[in-house]
Amino acid sequence: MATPKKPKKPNVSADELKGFYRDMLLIRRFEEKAGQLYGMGLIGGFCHLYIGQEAVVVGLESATKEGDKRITTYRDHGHMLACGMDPNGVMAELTGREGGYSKGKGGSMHMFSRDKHFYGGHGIVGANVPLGAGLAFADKYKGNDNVTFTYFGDGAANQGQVYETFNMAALWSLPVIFVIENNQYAMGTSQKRSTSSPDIYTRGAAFGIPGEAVDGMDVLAVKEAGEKAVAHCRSGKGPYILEVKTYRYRGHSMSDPAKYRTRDEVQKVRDEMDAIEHVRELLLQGKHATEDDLKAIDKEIKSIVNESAEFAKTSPEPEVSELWTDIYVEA
Ligand SMILES: Cc1ncc(C[n+]2csc(CCOP(=O)(O)OP(=O)(O)O)c2C)c(N)n1
Ligand SMILES: [Mg+2]
Repeated sequence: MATPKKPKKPNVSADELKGFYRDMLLIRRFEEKAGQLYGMGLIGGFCHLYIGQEAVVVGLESATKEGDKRITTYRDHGHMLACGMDPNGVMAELTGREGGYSKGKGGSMHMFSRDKHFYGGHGIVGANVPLGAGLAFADKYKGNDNVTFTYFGDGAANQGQVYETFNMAALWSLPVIFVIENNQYAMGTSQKRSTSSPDIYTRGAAFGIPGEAVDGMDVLAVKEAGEKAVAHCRSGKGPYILEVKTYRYRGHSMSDPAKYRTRDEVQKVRDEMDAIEHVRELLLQGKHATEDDLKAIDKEIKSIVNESAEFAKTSPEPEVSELWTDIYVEA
């Protein structure tokens, strides 16, 4: 994993740093709880956890403004929480209940929020990338300065439609930030075994799209790169690529036998590079927070997550008649 030097001093206020800690912790604890509910048989179907990658979405969300859009893959719960969607609605969707964002009919990979400009949740690898460019096209057409964050993985970066999209996005100068969440694996296949170049962002050069690699275990580095990318897109200069080097701690999905990497490899990243621990250290060392302050945040997060699980267990299952609703949107 490429790890540019971590900034020694935070380039944000103490409150923002605490906010990052809180937001990343919310995602981690939420995902741990989702893993538990899955184990208890309360969540069915696919479920892909985001644990380890929290700094990517939290750092980038800090560079957004109202009106900006986001679209991602099936590894999507972190993106929903980071853009302000309600944990109760997300967890209840995972358990297939009426109180879920898709009224329990979408599940983990199919949730949306118009209110938060979150456009899913997509199960087909690579297919959300042209959709992201389409969202950016709409904003350009309307003449506003919104930017669309289009997230996809290192594996998806080898799909043909990604390059068709790069071409159009560059040709039409679309305000889209392509965020490659390079967590080093596509299911059980390591990047080394599947991808011709060690850095993926350089592929944008063929289309004249600038980009850079970012340390995705450092939320401050992600924020800084995000701001640069946003400034580029908002000023009408067209697309930008951020390849964020990160790592997923859990299996690809809940049914991953994890035979393609050693436990030591995962443990080493957890011990030496964890993004939440990094911010925790910055907060304590810089005396921006005390152990008690952090305990209070932990407690608050625990109660939000427990409440979401309770809601997700007690919300009723959708009525059978719901099978026939929400199929078409009334225009
Ligand atoms: C078109 C298509 N091919 C194959 C799959 C099966 N599949 C699901 S996830 C995945 C790996 C994608 O890896 P990556 O893009 O690195 O994302 P990550 O899971 O690491 O977040 C594959 C091959 C799929 N869903 N869609
Ligand atoms: Mg991957």
